[in-house]
Amino acid sequence: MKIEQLRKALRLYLVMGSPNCGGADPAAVLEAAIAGGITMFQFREKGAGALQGAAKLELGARLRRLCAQHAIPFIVNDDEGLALELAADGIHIGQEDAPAADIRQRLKNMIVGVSAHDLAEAQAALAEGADYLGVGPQYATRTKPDAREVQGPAAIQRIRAGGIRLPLVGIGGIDATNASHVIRAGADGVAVVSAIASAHSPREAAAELLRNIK
Ligand code: TZP
Ligand code: MG
Repeated sequence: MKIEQLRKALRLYLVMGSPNCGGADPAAVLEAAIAGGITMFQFREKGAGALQGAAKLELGARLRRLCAQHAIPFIVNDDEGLALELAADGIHIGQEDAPAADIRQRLKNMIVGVSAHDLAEAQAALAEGADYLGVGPQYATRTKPDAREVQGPAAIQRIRAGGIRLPLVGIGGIDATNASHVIRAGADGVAVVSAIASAHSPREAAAELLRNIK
């Protein structure tokens, strides 16, 4: 995927797994979110009650198929083996995961996303071959208990001011009320979990987010 295409795909990036869907069928949530206009998807099966093994693979395969049907890039969080098994379009890794350079080397044709919290981490990710950055948490979040300190959109401004032009999304506590601040700080898009996955209507939540970042 070309860099400008990736920038566009990152516009409204849904990140979720079954623990984020409040008991609803994740495939139904994803389908509704796609109807509402999400532009990229990350399968992140983490937290209390997360599926493992065959069940995780089976859910991943369902979500992967849905994305393929709708031409939505499908990214897997962390799990290199699963990304390969599902023929994912990419993988997203954090600072605590395998080094980005190794992943880049092994998964040559995949999109590699890296979580970065400051300019130094963004520069390192760029040097290691990352295709895009996730920067957060922008705002307080209950979705990731081990998230670092809230950064605010200023963290994105600092990364951009430091000369990093990589495609970049903000993540953490983003919803329709604050998404525009993240974009104005220099992000190409927003990554959200609960604002869509836990919404009464994931379709309407996605559409409303999109209206606020256009
Ligand atoms: N990484 C940093 S914050 C976060 C992740 C995965 C969770 C974001 O979830 P929400 O519900 O959009 O705040
Ligand atoms: Mg991780």
